[in-house]
Parts: sequence; C-alpha cells; structure tokens
Amino acid sequence: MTAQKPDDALKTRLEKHGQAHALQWFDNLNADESRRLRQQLEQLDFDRLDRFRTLLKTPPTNMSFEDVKPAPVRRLPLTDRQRKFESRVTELGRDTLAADRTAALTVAGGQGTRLGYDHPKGMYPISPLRNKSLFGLFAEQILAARRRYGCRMPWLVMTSHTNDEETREFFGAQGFFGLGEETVHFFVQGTNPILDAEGRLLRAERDELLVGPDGHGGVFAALSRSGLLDRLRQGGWDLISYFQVDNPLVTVADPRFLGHHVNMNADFSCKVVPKREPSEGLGLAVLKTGRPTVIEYIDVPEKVAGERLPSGKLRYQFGSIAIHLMDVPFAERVANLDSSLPWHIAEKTYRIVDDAGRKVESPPGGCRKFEQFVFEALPHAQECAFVEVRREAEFAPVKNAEGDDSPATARRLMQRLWFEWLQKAGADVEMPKDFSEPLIEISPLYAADEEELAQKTEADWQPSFPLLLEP
Ligand code: UD2
Repeated sequence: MTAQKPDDALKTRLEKHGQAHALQWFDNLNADESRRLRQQLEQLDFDRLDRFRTLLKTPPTNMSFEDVKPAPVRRLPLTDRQRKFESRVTELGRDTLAADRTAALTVAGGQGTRLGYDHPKGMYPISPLRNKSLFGLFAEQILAARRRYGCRMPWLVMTSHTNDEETREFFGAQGFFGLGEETVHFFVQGTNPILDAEGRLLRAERDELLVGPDGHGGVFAALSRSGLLDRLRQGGWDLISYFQVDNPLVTVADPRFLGHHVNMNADFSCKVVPKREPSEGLGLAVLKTGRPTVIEYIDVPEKVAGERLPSGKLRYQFGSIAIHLMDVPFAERVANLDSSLPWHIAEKTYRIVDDAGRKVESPPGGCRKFEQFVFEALPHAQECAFVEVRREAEFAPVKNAEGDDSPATARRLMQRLWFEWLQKAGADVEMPKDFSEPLIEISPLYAADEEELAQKTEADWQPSFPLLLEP
C-alpha cells in the first residue's frame, strides 16, 4: 500500500492556516498511519483553529468590574416566616418532580489528572463502608427519586473520547445499577486540538493529533448533536438537573432548588455557598451589567475577591458549587447560538511526538488546551435563581489524591452529615471527633434525606457502629 500524503487541497489548507509543519509528519509514516493522520487533519474545523490562534496572540485583558455587583441570592431561611416560604417553595419542587419533568445529567468527561486515578472518575470507590463508586451513589439517588416521586427521571452521562468506552463498560458490568439500560444515555463531548504556544498543531502519537475535551461548556453542543435534546422534548422532560461527577454529596433531585427555579421562572439556576476565603476555587455569583453571571475565580482580581463589607463579610460572598438546573429550551437556545461561548486557555504539559518523530514531554505548561465553561451560558438566560445551600450538606468535591478536596475529606463530610441526620432523628449518638475508621453509611435507597431517616428511626435509638443502613 502506498502512503497517503495530504492531497493538494489539504496541503493548501494547512499552509494557509499556519500548520505547514504537519506536512513533514507524513515523511516517515506507513500507509495506515498516514491515512489515519490525514483523516484527522481533514476533519479539523479550521475556522475554530484560526480563532484559537488569534486568541493565543491576543494579550489577555483584565475584565472590568465596574459594572459588577453581588448577585441576589435565595438565602437559607432564618426566621419562621422565611421557613414557611421555603416550605412552600419546596412543595412546588416536589410537585415538579412528581410531574415527571426532570432528567439528571452528570458531566463526567474531565480527565481527573489531579486525582491521579487511572479510570473515569465516576468509577472511583468513594462511599465509606460499601466502597460504592461515585456513579453508583448517583444511580441510587436517581432510583430513590423515581420511587419517591413516581417519575421516570432518565440519566444523561457526558463522557469524553478518552473515557467513553470504559464508562459504558463499567455501567454494563454493574448492570446499570438496576436503573434499566434504556434509561441511561451516554453522550460524548467534543474535542479540540491542543496547540503549542505558537498555535501549532501537536501530535500525541506519530499518526494521531493531540486533542482534548472541549470543557463542560461543550455539554450544549454535545446534547444537541447526540439527539438527546430532541429525546428529552419528546419524552416530556423540560428540566435538567446538572451536576459534576466529583461531588458525592450532590442532591440529584432537590425539591427546594427546583422549587426556586420554577417559582422564579428561571431557565438556568445555580447553587451557591458562602466562600471560605477570597481565594477559594469557586466561581463568583454576580450581576454583570445587571445580568446574572458566574465569573471563574481565576478571573477575579485579588482586590475584588477580598473586598469586605463593614460587617466583615466578603462583599462577593457567594461561590458556585457547579450544581445547576437548566430548562431544555434554554439548552437548545445555547446549542444553536451563532457565536460560541467564550474559550478559555489552559496551559498544560503532555507527552507529545516531536517533529522528528520522538516521544517527548512537552515543555512544562507548553501546551494550550481550549475549553468552554457551562456557567458562561448564564448571560443567555432570561432569569437565574442563585440558591444558597449548606456547604456541609451538599458539597464534598473529590479533586486531589490527598489533602483538601480529596477522597478522605469527602468521606469525612459524608459521615458527618449522616451523623447529623441520626442526631436530628433523635438517635442517641455523639458526633465522633475522628473518622479515620469508617463508621457510617446511609444508602439513598434507605433514606435520601434527614426527614426520610427520621420517619424510619425510633427516638433514643442507640445504634452500634460501624452502621450501614441500606434497604
Ligand atoms: C469547577 C468550577 C468551579 C467550582 C468547582 C466546584 C470550572 C471552570 N470551575 O472547578 O467554579 O464550581 O468546580 O467543584 O468549572 N468536565 C467535563 N469535561 C471537560 C472538563 C470537565 O465533563 O472537558 C467535568 C469533570 O468531569 C468534572 C467537572 O466537569 O465533573 C469539573 O471539572 P474541573 O475539575 O475541571 O472543575 P474545577 O475543579 O476546576
């Protein structure tokens, strides 16, 4: 077989778009390799590539904060009157769940580099006693919601080119966690070429371009491309409960959040918590030129992030924990926008194949990855409910192998919450000081929240530990 070099049309395109160096990659390839590489180059979106190259040449501008104000937030209730209002809103959320309008969506396409786990992050065994995976815990919540509210709640799982196959195999091996295979829908997010600092294409292998997932903001295009937006519409689901794969404490079917979203006629909503310190890695909930917006923490100057009110509280207090509700028509609108969401550039290090065909490590931070963020769809929303939630009850991110935001901190937070539930249910237990030995686990199928646990618990119950509550 003769090697397939780029034809004249592709050659001209590569030269015109500053990628002539890719032509020399073909010099030492066999027929199969050159076909593979040629196909990838032919499928490139050269307009987008040009946009990336322009972005690399454009010096970053500091965002203006003159037109930025803290966002109005639906706060946790403190007074009886507020509590009454919250219960009415929560009731509305329960009705919404019972009306079978909601689908669950997990973004699980990230590369999980910081955790150092060599599989899709959702497979990570996180629960303290049963070692259930993140996916397994979400599945139990979805099953529990289906039973409680009598709804069908499909589950949409966004994967990426690197972890799609393994994710599907895992679900298969776990029997789809009893959810029914036909109710779980995988869809693969898009990829972008990863470039060097000068905007040149790079190779991961001799016959393979270096590409990376396009960020969780790729969810809109991927949902549309996969036909899932149409399926949701046809199935009568017009609301999406969106969450990240890295938070085992997320409440997938949260009536209070849904209630606020529906009550405000919002089309994209965000859960927020007060930031622990100005530098905490949470996007800031703000109004920019009067429009609800989340600004990623790295884009917020220290001075703004640290600004304090006379009370000592941060002026920009609320950060997004990346749990959203979005309307299906809103997702359709964003997927069909003429101009794309903004692109963010991350500086990364990868194993690459250099122009001479050798496998080498790129210069540290020498590769440029282009990503979109889901929350940057917010300015396209008509209305947004920023809803404050208790951090300890809803946010246990698993990002790093050790230290902060690690499996160890997440397990501690989960167990602390379950102990609180026990205490509120009247059980005679003290909060342990130390969770180095696993002590407790409550399956969402046994009790999905403290009220459900209270219904199943006798006052003065003296449980023994380790305590596993499952159906
Ligand atoms: C995200 C938010 C941050 C805060 C924090 C809470 C961004 C940019 N920042 O920070 O404001 O809310 O979460 O934990 O999002 N993912 C994909 N495809 C991709 C990239 C990511 O599916 O191409 C998924 C990934 O699998 C994970 C989630 O998105 O579930 C978050 O990704 P991350 O770890 O990059 O976000 P992080 O920690 O920088």
